[in-house]
Amino acid sequence: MTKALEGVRILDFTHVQSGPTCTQLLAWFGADVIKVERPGVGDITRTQLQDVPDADSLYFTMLNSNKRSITLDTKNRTGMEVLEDLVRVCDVLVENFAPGALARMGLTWERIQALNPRMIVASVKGFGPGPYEECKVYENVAQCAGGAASTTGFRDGIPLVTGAQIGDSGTGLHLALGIVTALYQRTHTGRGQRVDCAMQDGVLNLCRVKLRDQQRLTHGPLKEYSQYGEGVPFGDAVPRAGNDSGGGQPGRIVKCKGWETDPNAYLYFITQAPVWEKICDVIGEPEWKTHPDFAKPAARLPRLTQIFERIEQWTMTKTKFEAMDILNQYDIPCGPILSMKELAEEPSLRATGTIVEVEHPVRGPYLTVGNPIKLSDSPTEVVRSPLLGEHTDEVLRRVLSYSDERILEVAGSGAIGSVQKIAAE
Ligand code: CAO
Repeated sequence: MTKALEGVRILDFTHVQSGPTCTQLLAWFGADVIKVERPGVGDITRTQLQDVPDADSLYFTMLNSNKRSITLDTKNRTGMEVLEDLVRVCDVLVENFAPGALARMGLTWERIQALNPRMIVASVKGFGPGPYEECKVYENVAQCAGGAASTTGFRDGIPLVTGAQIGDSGTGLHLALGIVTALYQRTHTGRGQRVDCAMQDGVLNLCRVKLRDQQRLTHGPLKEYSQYGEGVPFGDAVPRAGNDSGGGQPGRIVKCKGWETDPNAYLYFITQAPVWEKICDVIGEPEWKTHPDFAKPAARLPRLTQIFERIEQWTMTKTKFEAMDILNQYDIPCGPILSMKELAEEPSLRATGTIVEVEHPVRGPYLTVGNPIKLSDSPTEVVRSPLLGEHTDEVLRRVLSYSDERILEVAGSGAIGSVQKIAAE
């Protein structure tokens, strides 16, 4: 079976998380992703948070599946020649270096265009043009600068970052969409183009509902926020809303049986208006169905704390899974707080390939998150991440059609470091 992006060749100049997330997705869809790494060093994440001595870290292996790795010193003259040859034969160059690094290497947009006018050049930077465009940016910086931190956490606490990597992986996702869109446009125009994603923009895009609330605030208090019911006045910026639901249907996290010892014995519970009567029956407050203080959504808003305390009295008598089973019988929206341990062990996620066990020649088996996007005609098979420089020889020979003589010349120049040859498994 062919893959959706078969025939697309990616020159992957990415490192750490945001760029690798993007190119891993493209590789899962069948693109040939050639990751260029510095000889002897490679992507810095290979050795970051290492859990098995001398083995590529999970940080690296979980973000670089299905890619080939070549080592190339782009600051070496011959290395640069090889890089330019790769630009000639690839469709997309993806990079997330600090601002200006690609141009300092000699790969300006003009130079790339001259080498290959069909080349799409996709970049992640921390910020777009503006006062911060020269800054280096990591995940939490983006979460803070993109509006996530100021709107996450509790009103009376400091801003919080979220565990979801919305700055890095989120921007990588945005970039992947930009790349396939540019590839599609190229089928009509024959031309490449630049695809730029700033992490601040990516985070702000994911915080869209908070900018919605910022504007609503000019017309009065945000009545679905708990602080409205608590009588706490709003300031001039969207406040942190704890676990309040971002939609018009109030929701909160409530304790379940075992919460005293299990940090994840909790359930998200949404008091969705169409199922309010069923909620009243389930929690044992049938009179709330008709009581003027509770019957209508607007009447409930100032009483949300009272309502959720009553709901919690009920959920504390059930485990999160028991509560989930009961509530779903009545179409009451809710979600158990699942730990990473529970997710790793969840059979249905293994069955769909969302959690995959991969074999690695150095570190042994490890778990990774597979492709969350399922294409019926292009199924994903997760292949372990490459060892540093594992495919250098193969790429020089088969992709660039270099002769033995040229390969010896390149090797002799020091541009590729010591090439590792690993028999294909
Ligand atoms: N051969 C030779 N040199 C290489 C090379 C290679 N194969 N690959 C990279 N380099 C060089 C670059 O040319 C650059 O050199 P100069 O600074 O002399 O031009 C140098 O390595 C360092 O690149 P960098 O500045 O990107 O790396 P850094 O560790 O200093 O910064 C980061 C890291 C992530 C802060 C920065 O790359 C960045 O801001 N990227 C954009 C935003 C981003 O993606 N952030 C998220 C990262 S995930 O949390």
